[in-house]
Amino acid sequence: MTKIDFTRADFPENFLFGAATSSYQIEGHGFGGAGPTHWDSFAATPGNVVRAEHGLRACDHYHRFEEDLDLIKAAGFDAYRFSTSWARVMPEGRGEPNPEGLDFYDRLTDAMLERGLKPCVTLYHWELPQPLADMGGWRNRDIAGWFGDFAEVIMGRIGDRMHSAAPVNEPWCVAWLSHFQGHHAPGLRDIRAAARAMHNVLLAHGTATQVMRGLGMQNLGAIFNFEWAQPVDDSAAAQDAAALYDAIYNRFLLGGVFKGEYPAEVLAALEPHLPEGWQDDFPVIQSPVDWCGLNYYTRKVIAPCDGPWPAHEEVDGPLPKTQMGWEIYPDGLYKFLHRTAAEYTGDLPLLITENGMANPDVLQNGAVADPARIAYINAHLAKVKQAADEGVPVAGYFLWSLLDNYEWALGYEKRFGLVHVDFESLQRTPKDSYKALMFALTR
Ligand code: IFM
Repeated sequence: MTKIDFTRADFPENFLFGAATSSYQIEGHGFGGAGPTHWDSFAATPGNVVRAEHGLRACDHYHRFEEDLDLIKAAGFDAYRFSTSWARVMPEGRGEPNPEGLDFYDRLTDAMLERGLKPCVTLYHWELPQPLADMGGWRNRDIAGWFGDFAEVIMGRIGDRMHSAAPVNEPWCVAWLSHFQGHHAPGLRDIRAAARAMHNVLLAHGTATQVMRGLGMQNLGAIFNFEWAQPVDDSAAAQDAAALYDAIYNRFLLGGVFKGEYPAEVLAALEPHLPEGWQDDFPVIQSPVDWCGLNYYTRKVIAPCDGPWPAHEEVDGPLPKTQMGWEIYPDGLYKFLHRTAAEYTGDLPLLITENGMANPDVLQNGAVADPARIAYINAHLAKVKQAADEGVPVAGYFLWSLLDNYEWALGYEKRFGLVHVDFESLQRTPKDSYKALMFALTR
C-alpha cells in the first residue's frame, strides 16, 4: 500500500487536519422533518441529475452519525467540517424551527466534542428551502435577511460549541454555477439572475457574519472555491479569456469580501443587472472575518470563443484527470495560497477547507485500493507544505470527503470518499487512503 509522505511535524504548529462533508450530500433529507429544497425539485426534473438521483436517503448519516464520527476520530483527524441544512432547521425557510432538526445538530455537536473533534460548521451548503426558492431564492435581495434569521436560530442553538463557522460554502457555485451555467439547482441560465445571486450571496455572507458576532461567536471565516485559469495558448486572446475566467471564478467574490470591490472586467457585463444601490452593501459584505477557506481541486484550460460575453470556453487539457474529468494540478493550490495572502488576506490564516479527488473505487475482498487518491493527497500536501515553509499563513487542510456521497448533478457515481459507501447496504469501508492518512496522523 502506498503511503502519505508527510507527518504532522512537516506542518506548522497547531496545523489542523480534518475531514469535510455537507448536509444534503450525506444526511438523508427524507428523515427528521426536513422541508423540501430546490435540490429535490431540480433532481425530480428529467435531465438535471444522473439517473434523477436525490438526497432523500444519501448515506443516512442522520441515523449513523456516531459511526461516522468514530471513523473521523480513529483516522486521527482534529476537526470535522460539516454543514447545517437550512431546510432541516426551518422547513419553510422562515418562521417556525423544526425541533427535530435543531436536536439533530445539537446531538451531532456534542458527539463531536465527546470524541475530542473540533466542530467546524458551514451554515449553507446549497439546499435552499423550496419556499424561499419560490420567492426568487438567491435572486431576491431579501435572502440576506432570511439567511441572517436562519443563522440566529441554528447558531443560537449550537454556536456556543463551534470551533469555527463560515456562512456559505463556495459562493461561486451558489451563484454562477447555478444561475449562469445552470448545472446546479435552480438550474437557471440567465445573466441577470447570476449577477444578482453573485451579489446577494455576499450580502447574505456578511449579514450572517454579523449575526454570529452578535451571538458572541469567534473564529468566523469565508470559504471560496478556486480554479486556476490556464490560457490555451500564448495568444493575447487566450490570455484575455483566461483572465476573465479568473476574474469571474476566483476574484469577484474574494474581492467583494476582502477589498469591497468587484473586478472591472466583470462589472462591465454584470452592473446593469445588479440590484439598485449595490455599492452601499459593501460595509456589510466586508464584515471582518478571522480566516479564509480555499476549496481547491483543479485548473481549467480556457480558450476564447464566439458568442456573447464572456465569450470563452473550457477545453480539454493534457494532464492526468480524476473521475470527474478534472486535471490534477497541485501547482494551482500553491499559487492560490500565495496569491490570496499577497493580494487579499495578508496575515489572516488560510485553511484548505476542501481538497480531494473522485475515483472509480471498487470494493474487493473487504478493501478498496485507491493509490491514485493517496498520490493526489501527497502531491497537494507537498504544495501546502512548500507554501507554509515560504511563510504563507496556512493553518489547516481538510479532505473532501469523509464518505462517498451525493455528488449533486452527477448523482452517486463519483466517489470522493476516504471511506467507501455501499449505497444499497450503506455499509462503510475505509479505503487505503483512509488507512494511509490514519498512519500518518496518528504516528
Ligand atoms: O461535492 C462537492 C462539494 O459539495 C463542494 N465542493 C466540491 C465537491 C466536489 O465536487
